[in-house]
Amino acid sequence: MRGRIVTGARVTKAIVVVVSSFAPVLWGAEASQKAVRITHYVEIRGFEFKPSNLSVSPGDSIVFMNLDIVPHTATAIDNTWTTDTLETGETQLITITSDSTPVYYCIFHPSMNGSLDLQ
Ligand SMILES: [Cu+2]
Repeated sequence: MRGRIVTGARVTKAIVVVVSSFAPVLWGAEASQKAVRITHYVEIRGFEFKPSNLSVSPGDSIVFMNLDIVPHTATAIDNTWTTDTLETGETQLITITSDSTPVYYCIFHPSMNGSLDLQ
């Protein structure tokens, strides 16, 4: 009898694993029914964000790439979102939401500004 109980437990575990492995597929299907998400790229070069203005939609992502020899950040003016400190050659992806603050700067160089046009 005990042997049968152990077998039953194994079957239950197997079912749990199968369900969890399907979950990402279901999320992917849900996401594909919504608007297409775009990944934008902003270079940080010569103490400027390039492009300094970007049209984005909620759900889009921005990859910030620091191509300068000094560290920079891309940080919302109200600090509601930020990259980490990006050293030379580092990148970081930020995902935009409908309430993302559209104006950003670099905390080390406040004269560096960028903006987003939220569509
Ligand atoms: Cu900077």
